[in-house]
Amino acid sequence: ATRPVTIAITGAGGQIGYALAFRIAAGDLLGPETRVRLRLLEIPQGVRAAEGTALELEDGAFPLLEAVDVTTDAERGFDGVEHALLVGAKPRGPGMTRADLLGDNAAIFVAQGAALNAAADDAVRITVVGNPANTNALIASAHAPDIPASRFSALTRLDHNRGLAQLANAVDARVDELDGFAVWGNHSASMFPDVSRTTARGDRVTGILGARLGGPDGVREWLVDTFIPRVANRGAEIIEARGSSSAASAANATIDHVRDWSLGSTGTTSAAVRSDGAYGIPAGVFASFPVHAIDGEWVVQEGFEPDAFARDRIDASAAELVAERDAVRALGLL
Ligand code: NAX
Repeated sequence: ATRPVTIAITGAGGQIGYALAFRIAAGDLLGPETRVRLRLLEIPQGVRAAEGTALELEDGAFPLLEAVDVTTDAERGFDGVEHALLVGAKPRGPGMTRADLLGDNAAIFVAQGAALNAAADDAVRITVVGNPANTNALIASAHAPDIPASRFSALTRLDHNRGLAQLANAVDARVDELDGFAVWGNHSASMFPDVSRTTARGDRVTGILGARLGGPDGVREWLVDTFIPRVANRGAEIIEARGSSSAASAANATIDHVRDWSLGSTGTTSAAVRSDGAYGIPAGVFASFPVHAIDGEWVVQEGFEPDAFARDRIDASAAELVAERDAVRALGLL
């Protein structure tokens, strides 16, 4: 057997952490050959829940699970980790503004960036799930000067998977028959799910949809009135149905993201990575792009040609990311 890999989950006492830990213990992240050690990082209010999760993990008798440690100490939690899944964040409470939320979370990710810088393995890959995920990744990366910014990415795979599933339904295909779909921008209602390059069994979905919906105008109407809002509002739809926010699907998307990052992706997917200015998205912010993963690196896919419709939406989402960055800067945290 290969050597074990140490993985930290922050917010491990929360609902996404609960779903995530069992998938990882079962081998869904790094495959059936790789033993794992889990570090469950929490704040004092969440530590009992994380301890409960650790007890249940033990009761899973997972052959691949070598160790589970629960801690409130970030440097201990991140010591020697090759993957850090930053899920823990402060949710928006009653009366809190978006700026309050940004400030409280910025403080968390300043501290966690520094702790990762001090303690993580040289090969660490850091996936930010906790919201505002893109800007939290920017903050953590800025406070981890010894870790290349390319080792940080934020989760937009849930938006991606939501879009993929809706699109597969719309063209009567299986999700694995689609390629070239991507989500751009911020993980927020402004994200832009882009079907312009998507194919189903090799045929452009815009063509398939156009044949059913009366040509390009019909497709545009469906995108604006049905598809984009359905993806953007899916989180609210889940809360309405389930009585709490998406958890297992968020954990599943996190698994997909990290597994692809580590082991390579098949075809195009979406992840928020530090922009180098590609596609006109201001350099430095963490934005979702069409990507694939090769040799443990996210590579922004070339060859997309956003039209005016796409451009407006990508620019609007990028502007939101710039505004979040500027707000954090104004707090002196960047
Ligand atoms: P929960 O409130 O169930 O769990 C969050 C946990 O994080 C709590 O147990 C809390 O004690 C802990 N925590 C808070 N601050 C911490 C810190 N500094 N260090 C360690 N732990 C800390 O939320 P859950 O539903 O699990 O969602 C977690 C985060 O994921 C939220 O910010 C949520 O908005 C975000 N999401 C992001 C998604 C994405 O696609 N990027 C999708 C799903 C989800 O909404």
